[in-house]
Amino acid sequence: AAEHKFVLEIPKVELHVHLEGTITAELRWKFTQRNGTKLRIAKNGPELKTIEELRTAMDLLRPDSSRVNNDEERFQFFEAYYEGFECLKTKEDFFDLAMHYFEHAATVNVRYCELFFDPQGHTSRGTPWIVMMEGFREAQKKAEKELNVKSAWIMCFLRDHSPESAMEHYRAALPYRDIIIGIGLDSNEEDRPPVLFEEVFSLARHDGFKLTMHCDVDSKNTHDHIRQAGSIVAGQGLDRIDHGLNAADEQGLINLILKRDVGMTICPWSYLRHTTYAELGPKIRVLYDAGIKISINSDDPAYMEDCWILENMLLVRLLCGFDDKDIAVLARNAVNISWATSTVKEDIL
Ligand code: ES4
Ligand code: ZN
Repeated sequence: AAEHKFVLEIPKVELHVHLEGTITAELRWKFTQRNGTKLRIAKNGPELKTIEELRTAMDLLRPDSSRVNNDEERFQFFEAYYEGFECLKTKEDFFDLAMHYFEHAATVNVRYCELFFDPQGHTSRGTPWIVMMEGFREAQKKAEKELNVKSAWIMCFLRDHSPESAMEHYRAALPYRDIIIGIGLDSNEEDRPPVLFEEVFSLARHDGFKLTMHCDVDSKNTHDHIRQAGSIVAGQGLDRIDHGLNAADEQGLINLILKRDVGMTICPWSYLRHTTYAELGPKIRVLYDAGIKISINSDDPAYMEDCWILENMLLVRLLCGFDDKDIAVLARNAVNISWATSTVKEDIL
């Protein structure tokens, strides 16, 4: 259809995708065969013997708005997500995983992206930093040269791990700071407010990194977490907020986000784990209509029925009643709130 062509062809910037959330069943199968690792959907689950078993198990983790607000499901997702890391062993694995994302990105005209990765999920399994980072670096170089997809990395700390662990990982990553543009915070948000990580975020800002943080839709203290991320952490608040959809409930939060010009990364498909279709469109519209610079992103495509940035843009088009002009605004927002150089930004706009 015509709208599909427009959304497909518009030059894109993606700012919220977890590299470890792009390990499709096919990739996981390939790495598992190559490395001789075991294939399970969860740490204590039975060994999976075929790619079909893996596909079926992963399919059950997809967001489904008919069974929203199920705490257990969130834990199942995280369990499976971290178990998925187990197939990554060598530099070649990290290279192939990143390349797989970049190749997909090129097919939907993503021209620049800032990719999350979770180093603690790899160092804890004994992966050396150099294996991760040199795999990423080589893929990034090749993608820029051969696919015209530019990129930078956002190192996320796992908020269900200690602030001390975050600090240790921050220091260990400094030799790779030429390819790391920003610092983020992800994983399970329950009882883990943004201010717990004040020290490492303040230090990172002082050192010149950009800052962002997940404020998920299903956090029990969602409004307070958005307020902390928007106005308190690192002295004055962060540069972006990842998700933060529930800011739509409170005019005070909307005003704060507008006043500080905080960009927001929205991942529509992801919210169907906790939100109904009927609620989702209007909430996104509130943020958009208020003039907040929201961008549309994919989050964890491998766990979301292979819904990448294009499918997420098509979903908001449908749910929010956006037309091509709105899609162009959303695409431009992503360029503007990205941390790319002005040269890269101008080249995309
Ligand atoms: C994540 Cl908090 C959260 N949500 C979805 N995917 C994730 N990957 C890492 N943290
Ligand atoms: Zn995310």
